[in-house]
Amino acid sequence: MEKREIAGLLEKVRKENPLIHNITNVVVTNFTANGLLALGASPVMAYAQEEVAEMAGIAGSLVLNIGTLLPEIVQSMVIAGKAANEQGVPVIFDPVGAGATAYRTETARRLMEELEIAIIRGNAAEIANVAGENWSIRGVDSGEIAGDVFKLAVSAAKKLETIVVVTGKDDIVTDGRSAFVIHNGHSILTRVTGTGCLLTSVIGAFAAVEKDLLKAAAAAVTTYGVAAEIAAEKYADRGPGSFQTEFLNQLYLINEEDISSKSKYEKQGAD
Ligand code: ATP
Ligand code: TZP
Ligand code: MG
Ligand code: MG
Repeated sequence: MEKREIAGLLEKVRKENPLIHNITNVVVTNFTANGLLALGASPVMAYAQEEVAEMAGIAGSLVLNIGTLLPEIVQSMVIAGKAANEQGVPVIFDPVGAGATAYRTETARRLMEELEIAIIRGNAAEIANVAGENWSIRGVDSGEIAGDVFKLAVSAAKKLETIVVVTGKDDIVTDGRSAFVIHNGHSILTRVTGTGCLLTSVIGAFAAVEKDLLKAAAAAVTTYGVAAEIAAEKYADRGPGSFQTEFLNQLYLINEEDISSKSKYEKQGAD
């Protein structure tokens, strides 16, 4: 993937302004909507079982996030996911906190089974737990990394038969056959809640405008990391509050020149 292709997909998001249907958690709802708007996509949050099939069916992508899951919302996710699958709308999944409690782990695995998930994004422990491995996680933060993240991403993609995005200091995006390793971002992202969740929705925005979903996911992760780096250069010293505001600004301002000068990634075979 050329750097100008990443910028081209960002331009497409801004031009097409895709509708992104999010069924997400109560912590990150506002940040996610503002981040998608800043980038150039059009967010909607809709949860009622009476309307989710209709909304998912007209969206450019559906993003499911189990951060503050409740049985009724999980049922809405299944209804929305099935409607999206029927209409060919890509479903992007963030298994927040999978592995922290049995309910989260079981729900994440159930959604993977009942729905065709196009892309799953999480920290290493979440992806490991969805894929049947038992990496430790406390709450929603991954903490210490317990193993080889590249191998984990590839084996999870093969096992779950989907595109896997594992984020952390480096990000891995793989379909189990080839992989992008992306080195952008900044550690201050871990001090602002919802930066993983917003990334999952940003992947949804890119997946809405590009059929090659491996490329879409890699472009989204790279764009996001570069925007964070620029914001951190200006405001990381001031702390997470100033960074968060500037990060929204940079999702709005980031351009081809920024991507060309700052993006750092390589493509590798996955074997
Ligand atoms: P966690 O709850 O474990 O923080 P998360 O779901 O919030 O997980 P992250 O893995 O933190 O998601 O990823 C969110 C963004 O932060 C990604 O763009 C990722 O590249 C970036 N990121 C996370 N940790 C670092 C780090 N140490 N250095 C640079 N970028 C990072
Ligand atoms: N608790 C439940 S969901 C959530 C918290 C703190 C937000 C997690 O956001 P992220 O993007 O995984 O940091
Ligand atoms: Mg986080
Ligand atoms: Mg998360």
